[in-house]
Amino acid sequence: MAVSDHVDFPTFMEGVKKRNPGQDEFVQAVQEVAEDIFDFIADKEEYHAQQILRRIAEPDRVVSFRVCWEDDAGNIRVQRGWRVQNNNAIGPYKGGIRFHPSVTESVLKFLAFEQTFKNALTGLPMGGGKGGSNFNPKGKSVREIMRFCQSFMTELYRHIGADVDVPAGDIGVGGREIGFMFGQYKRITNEFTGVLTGKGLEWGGSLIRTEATGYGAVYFLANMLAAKGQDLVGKTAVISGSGNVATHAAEKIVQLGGKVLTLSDSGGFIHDPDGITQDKIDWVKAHKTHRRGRIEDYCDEFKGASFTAGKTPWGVPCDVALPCATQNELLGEDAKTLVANGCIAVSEGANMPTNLEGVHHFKHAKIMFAPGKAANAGGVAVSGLEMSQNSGRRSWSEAELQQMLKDIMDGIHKSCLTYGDQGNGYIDYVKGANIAGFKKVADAMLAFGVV
Ligand code: NDP
Ligand code: 2IT
Repeated sequence: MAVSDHVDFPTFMEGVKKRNPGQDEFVQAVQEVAEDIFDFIADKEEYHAQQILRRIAEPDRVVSFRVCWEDDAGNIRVQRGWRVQNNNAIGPYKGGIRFHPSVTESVLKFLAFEQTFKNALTGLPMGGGKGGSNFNPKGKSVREIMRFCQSFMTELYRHIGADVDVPAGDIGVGGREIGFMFGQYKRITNEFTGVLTGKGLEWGGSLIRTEATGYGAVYFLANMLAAKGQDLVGKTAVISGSGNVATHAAEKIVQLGGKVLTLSDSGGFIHDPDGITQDKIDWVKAHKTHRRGRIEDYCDEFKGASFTAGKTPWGVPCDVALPCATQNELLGEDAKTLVANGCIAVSEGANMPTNLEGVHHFKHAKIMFAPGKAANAGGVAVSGLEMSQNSGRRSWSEAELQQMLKDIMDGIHKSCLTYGDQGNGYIDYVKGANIAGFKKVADAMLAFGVV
């Protein structure tokens, strides 16, 4: 009978590859999840019969559109924009918008797929989506960025809504861009609703949303260490990236007594053996965000630091590592180097920064390894709290939100233990996160029947 005709893992992956030609990032993200889910559903007929994994790995819809804008010299420029609405079984689609020249449909499909499980793990009612454009904000004037954001929203507005799909920031999209997009949405629809998160505090934003992803990734790291009777005091940390997630992860490491050795950007990494202290982090934030500068300038500002062009920081010996820049920035060889140099824990601030070979190596070495969908969920969690505050027309205090963020990260850690504790002293956080996230979405889908 067709319903009990279980497709095995290789056949399933062959189908995913065939249906998504050239979409390597998407195939990679599906494989990482499917590796664990096939074991979990082996004896669960209903998930097979209802083709649940196959359905989650097929976005509800992918909207692609042209974005025209005029640059400062009067040239007409044409970019492509997308919104991938992956799954809304447990709540409105929710996920960031990325502006970067590397954005493709494959990248956004992988991000929307990952987001579906991540959002489920937060315990809040949010489905998974992601959007963006191949627009490159680097070197553009603020007026150009404004015109691009307005043009992007002029199409996007028809696909989103406070109860439909709620975008936020991601690479290349911060508070300024959210402001431009929110302003345009409000202008077109004449509605002031919680249609975007990451808003300014004066117009419906939430306290600690800016800090939440980086802080959350460090709370998760601290939880993993605590499960082994350890903490961050005196531990050295290697961090990649120097944007929103990286700088706030660095800040929380310092607050919890650790020493941050590196930060990076697409030009290379800086290594500061004296430690990247709070005043240095503040300088990086101002330099990268407001002055839109390069990380290598750090070495002119702070003596004793060195810059290595064109390289990632994984060769610097450390106790813990936090990849916080972009996908596939930590490869199999890097994972081997980190483990050989004594790294005991990795917490992914970025989405899918470790490639499959790297993930397999970390699992094989049995170090503490937190995948992005668990470790970086603090950002979208506080976005979810921003949605709640908008719906309730109120604002919670910083202390309340800090506590809620901590509680949510503790909850995600516990969910990972439920399905990831191997009972021999090793906790497989990848497996734990994949199964816990999948189960919640899958059970909602079962309730809805074939839709
Ligand atoms: P930002 O734009 O603030 O910073 C991105 C950083 O990563 C910059 O230092 C940038 O360097 C570097 N970077 C980006 N692309 C590349 C690349 N292709 N190669 C090398 N370096 C690169 O973004 P965020 O900090 O918000 O996002 C970083 C990661 O965290 C992403 O994976 C994102 O999806 C993930 N994330 C973000 C959340 C959020 O709330 N913002 C929530 C959860 C996950 P440069 O300046 O040279 O471009
Ligand atoms: O990858 C992510 O979780 C984000 N970029 C944040 C998404 C959100 O809706 O806050």
